[in-house]
Amino acid sequence: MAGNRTLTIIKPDAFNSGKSGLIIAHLEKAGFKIISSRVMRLSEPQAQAFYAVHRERPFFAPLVRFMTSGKCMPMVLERADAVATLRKTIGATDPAEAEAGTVRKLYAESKERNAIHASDSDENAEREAKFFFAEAELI
Ligand code: 3AN
Repeated sequence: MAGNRTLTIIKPDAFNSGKSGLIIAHLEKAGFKIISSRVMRLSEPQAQAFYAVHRERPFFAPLVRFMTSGKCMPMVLERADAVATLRKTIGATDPAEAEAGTVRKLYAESKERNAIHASDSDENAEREAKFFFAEAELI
């Protein structure tokens, strides 16, 4: 992905409460272009596989429960320095600690229900993009 793409997910809390339009507008204003997008409900095995790195953490089961609780919206986004810029744009994991004006400060309910996911490295961005989208959808 050469550093210019990342993967985001508008999570079930934000999607269900009708925040997806506001969040997409926020991301577009931050200079991101949507390369691919879909609306889907993750199955339990899909959510477990996506968050496999957190398998041993105490919050794993509630995280999987939350991520499968409703529809979500994965998207591949593009702009220069995509991974770092998106992480800055969405803010800290816990909205109470997120900077003013970030997506999580504006739209997240809690550390558990925190509105949006963003890949944390170029390597994970590529892996996560392929998790949700076929090769032809990533051109
Ligand atoms: P981020 O999404 O900010 O990269 P990660 O990758 O450390 O955070 O965690 C993945 C997801 O797991 C978070 N988005 C959040 O929903 C949940 N999570 C992370 N840490 C905690 C925690 N200490 N308690 C509850 N949920 C957590």
